[in-house]
Amino acid sequence: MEKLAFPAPIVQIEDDRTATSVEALKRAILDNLYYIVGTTQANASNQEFFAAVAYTVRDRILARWFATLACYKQQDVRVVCYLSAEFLMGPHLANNLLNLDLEEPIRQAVAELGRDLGVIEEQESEPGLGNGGLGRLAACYLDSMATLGVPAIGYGIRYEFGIFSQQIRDGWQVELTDYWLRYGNPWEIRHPHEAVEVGYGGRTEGWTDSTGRYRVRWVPASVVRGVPYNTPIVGYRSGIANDLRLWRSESTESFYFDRFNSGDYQGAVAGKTFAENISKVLYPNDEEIQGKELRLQQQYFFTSCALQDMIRLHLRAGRQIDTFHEKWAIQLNDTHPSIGVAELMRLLVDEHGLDWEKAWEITSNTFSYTNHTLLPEALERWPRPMFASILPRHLEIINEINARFLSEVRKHFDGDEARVSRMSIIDEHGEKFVRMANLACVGSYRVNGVAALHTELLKKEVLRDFYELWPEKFINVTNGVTPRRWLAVSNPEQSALMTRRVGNGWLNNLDELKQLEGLAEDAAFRAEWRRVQHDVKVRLTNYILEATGISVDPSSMFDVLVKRIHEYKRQHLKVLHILTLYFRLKRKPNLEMAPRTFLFGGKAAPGYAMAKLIIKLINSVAEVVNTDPDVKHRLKVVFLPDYDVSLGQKVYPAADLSEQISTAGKEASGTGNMKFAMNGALTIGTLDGANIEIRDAVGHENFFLFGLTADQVQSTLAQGYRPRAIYESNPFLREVIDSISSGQFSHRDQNLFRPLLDQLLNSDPYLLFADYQSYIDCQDRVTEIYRDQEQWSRMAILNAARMGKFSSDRSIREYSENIWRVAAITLC
Ligand code: 475
Repeated sequence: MEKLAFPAPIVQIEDDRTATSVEALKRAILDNLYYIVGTTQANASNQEFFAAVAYTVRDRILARWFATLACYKQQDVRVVCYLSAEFLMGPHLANNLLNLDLEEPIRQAVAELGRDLGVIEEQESEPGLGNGGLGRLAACYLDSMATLGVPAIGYGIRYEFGIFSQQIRDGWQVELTDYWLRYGNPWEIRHPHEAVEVGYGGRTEGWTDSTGRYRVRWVPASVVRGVPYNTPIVGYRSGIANDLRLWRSESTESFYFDRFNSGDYQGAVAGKTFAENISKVLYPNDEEIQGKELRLQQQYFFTSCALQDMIRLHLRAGRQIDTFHEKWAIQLNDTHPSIGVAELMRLLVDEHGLDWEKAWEITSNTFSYTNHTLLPEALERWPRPMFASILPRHLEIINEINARFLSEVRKHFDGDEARVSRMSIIDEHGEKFVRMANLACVGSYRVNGVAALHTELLKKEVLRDFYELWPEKFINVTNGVTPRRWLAVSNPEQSALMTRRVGNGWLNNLDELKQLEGLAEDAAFRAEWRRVQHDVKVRLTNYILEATGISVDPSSMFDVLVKRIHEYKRQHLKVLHILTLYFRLKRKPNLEMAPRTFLFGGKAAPGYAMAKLIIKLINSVAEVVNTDPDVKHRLKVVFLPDYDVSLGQKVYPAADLSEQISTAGKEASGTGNMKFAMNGALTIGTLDGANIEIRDAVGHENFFLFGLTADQVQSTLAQGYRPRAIYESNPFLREVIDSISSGQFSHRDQNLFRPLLDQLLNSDPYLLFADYQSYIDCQDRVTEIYRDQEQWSRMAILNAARMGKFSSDRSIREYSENIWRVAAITLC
């Protein structure tokens, strides 16, 4: 019998956790594989190997992390706390390797250990702790804050289940739970000794303190424990690592022990379940609020954890509570954490014994609020009875804030009771509601929109009353995205090409790509640009084949629409365009037409029937178009399932045409639009959100504009818009609509798409028909220009060269200067 060979233990030498030579990294990976992951080189799956590599990278972050904290402490800096119910981080490994400048040595170490870094990177399951734009923006901002040296902590929820993963079955979306922690999470560190307690329900009672002052305290009915999990966020070659602190809810044994002891086992377990449910799952609704209790419990949970944590850090640094606002700037990422305004008041007044005026001075100099959406259905409001039963003390505090606030309103606008009732934090009409946007505006010293148009519309419409009372509070900060993840990590080929020509300074100063402008006129450079673009498209082509079984032509135009599925984002307008082309080809099979591949991706909220029907429509059209011999090779339609950050990283670089076709006035900013253009895609878009600013930056001649303006949208609707009249007068539109209703794309089922068609014909609230012809004409210009590949490349290069403004570094500088009043530091 063969002798059993035991794998030899590895002897750790001193620098194995910090050194970055290839030899040291190899030792470190094997060491982590053996002692942390608990397997051997020979037996390790790629998944286990990924974990060992991740631990090896994390080890090299820790010293920076502690140095950063020490430095912040020593310099007694003001810290930004970014409160967000969502952080859509995407996979960490590749990004950390770039930011730490470890990519090459790790690639080599991994190769010498017999694995491929690309394959290892693919093992990482991304933490899908967000729905879309808002959560991803928070992630880009963390990257920029660490890069710029802005002292910052991201606070949120460590959901056990993130955004569902999407499968397509028979053309329909099917949701599967996302247990992203299945294989553990090597990036996070649990810090149970920094746990805090969070109460719910119960009642309030008055008492008199030793100075004879009347005080109120909250006696919650249940208490849960919040335990922080920290993930270090490293800046791009800044040596800085900030902290993302996500809270997990657990039960406080002591609390439920009474019930257990008294024999109420059921009750004890129910309490445990209540506690554990709070951080269980991310709500998958983007831009729509359902007023669910658990959602309010989640919001209060992480907000209270965050505020208690800040106060602990503040006091631990030897400071007095009354200087809190000098040291902390809290950014509310939409209204989801806006209960923080009442919670900070409660902590200061009830727990720390400050008087109301002092507490309000602190609170109202601490918070600022970013609004992310103009959709009325996304403005959060909670039924007052529900609010009272979950947060009775907070409702009292809100009533007091409101009473004082409304008397200020009355002073300014004497006799204008209609205004008073619009501005009240409590909606007193009929069933009563707590309006969170009003609370956020009252409690914040700055309120910002996320693109110039959006901020103007906030001032003019959604938050007009607040703007009229406090014009100085309102400010615009146009969104940005990080060029590290969205260009360098996602598109290494194009990045290398750019770096060869202009150096790598663009990675933290995106304006440097301006130097590429001159190269747009250089035929050799354009040829190189196209070669690179083709390689990138081949990569996506392979992925598409693997993921969907559909083979697409990498030399066709990649025309891409990826984002959450929403009626206002108008994925169905894109379908109308595809069908218009389809019928042209059916009529004239020999029509000359540059082949196009239409790529869609995005999730629909599980309860949003119309959005799900749009997915079904896309897949139904794909089924017919992709198999019709008349159009073969000229039109291909693909719905990429399970669009997430990782898939975005594959898609943006490969796009030729970026579809940004929302109804003007509806998309607050958009950020995908920026990722596409940075990667050299040309945009076809409406004058909406940040499209307007992108068009100004890249040059109007390098942008395909169509559609009504926000003003025209309003007046069209006001004048009694009749979509059916447009349908009746436009034969091409009629052909498309009739074909869908005839059942041509639904196996003769004439009812399947009826809800969608009825809505378009009868009300069309997002004005697809009004914009239809303009969109088609504009797409024809796109086709025309695409035939001239030299011209297309010129425009693409100019787009990539002129996107400097849309780096999240610029956004963060603006927040730092105009809102947070924090200074970036360099390491001491
Ligand atoms: C805008 N999400 C984009 C992006 O600013 C903008 C709302 C409620 C509950 C859960 N999620 C949400 C949003 O409102 C959202 O993602 N908004 C988006 O924010 C960043 O670029 O135009 O639609």
